[in-house]
Amino acid sequence: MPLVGVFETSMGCTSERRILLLTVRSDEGEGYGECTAGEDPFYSHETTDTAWHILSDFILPAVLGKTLQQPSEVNRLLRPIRGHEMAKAVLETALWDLQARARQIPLSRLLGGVRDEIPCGVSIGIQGSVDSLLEKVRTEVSAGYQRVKIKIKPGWEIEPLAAIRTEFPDLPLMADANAAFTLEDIPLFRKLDRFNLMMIEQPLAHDDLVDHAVLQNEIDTPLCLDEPIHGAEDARKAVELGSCRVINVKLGRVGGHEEAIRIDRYCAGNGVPIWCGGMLESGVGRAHNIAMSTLPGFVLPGDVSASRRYFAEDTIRPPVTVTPRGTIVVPQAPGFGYDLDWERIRRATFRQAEFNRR
Ligand code: OSB
Ligand code: MG
Repeated sequence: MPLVGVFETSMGCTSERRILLLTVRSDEGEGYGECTAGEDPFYSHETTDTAWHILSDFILPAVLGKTLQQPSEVNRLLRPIRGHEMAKAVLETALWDLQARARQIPLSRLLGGVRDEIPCGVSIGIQGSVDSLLEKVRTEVSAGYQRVKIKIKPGWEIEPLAAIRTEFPDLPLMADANAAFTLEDIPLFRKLDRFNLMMIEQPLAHDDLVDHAVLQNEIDTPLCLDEPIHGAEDARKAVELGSCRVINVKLGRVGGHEEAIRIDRYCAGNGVPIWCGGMLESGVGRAHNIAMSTLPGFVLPGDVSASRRYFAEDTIRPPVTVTPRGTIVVPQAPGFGYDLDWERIRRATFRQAEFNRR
């Protein structure tokens, strides 16, 4: 699916998405999941194609024909498979959707959500010039979004942040580096303290907790971790080490809703605010993100925004829209609450497989 514009980060550019969707069928009905892995192993080692491989050769054979009372029971069957959280999350989230649809209740309620409206922010990619960045920020602020995150990389940090701060002194603002810096950049991060950012996301290595704790000690701005948090145990270790004061939770990266609920519980109990990250998902993944964002600890605006910021035609109907207050109203229809646009999905499909119990 083509994106409406190029999305540039310190990891590179994305202009097209190749997305794996899963339909699960049981005696009780259907549920749907979306794999959040990227096309290339740049954000994570997982890709659309490694997820296809792990799902078809390991995950689906382990669960086909099994009886599950609860979606979370699938995690026991998947435990022997190390890593590959995004591949596991496709199935796990689809099973939650299936159960919510079967019980005729919203997925948000089945998960234990407490909000009927979620606060929304935007993630703005690296731009060709400060002027075009400012233009993008103006558009999103006028649309009502409650906070702006910009992507940064070495050479694209102080100037864009200073320009935004001059025009928008009070805007809730943050920056995401996707692991593009090292501890040698401590002087730079000290300078960023003056911009009064809500947080700086993932400045250092994708798998690091230790150096982030060193950096957090040297600056006032809270750090937020994204890439290294694959579950509640990672969240606990990061918080205990002082590696961050905020956590970005992504459903795919943590392996699904059950693990997101565990992180929510740990962070709420330890005073650590969390928010829902995004992976340029189409509507199916976006709808799961909305449901997760209703959990009690998700108090900060997430990277869950309107479908039209990414896709001219989404995989769900209606597309996700954002209110002038910068919120998404949580759908109350069964499951994740949107219909799949099968005609749109069929047009984008170039590979399809069906797996049945033996
Ligand atoms: O680091 O949060 C990230 C997109 C792809 C990979 C990593 C990230 C992102 C985003 C986009 O920031 C968030 C969105 O989907 O709007
Ligand atoms: Mg990030």
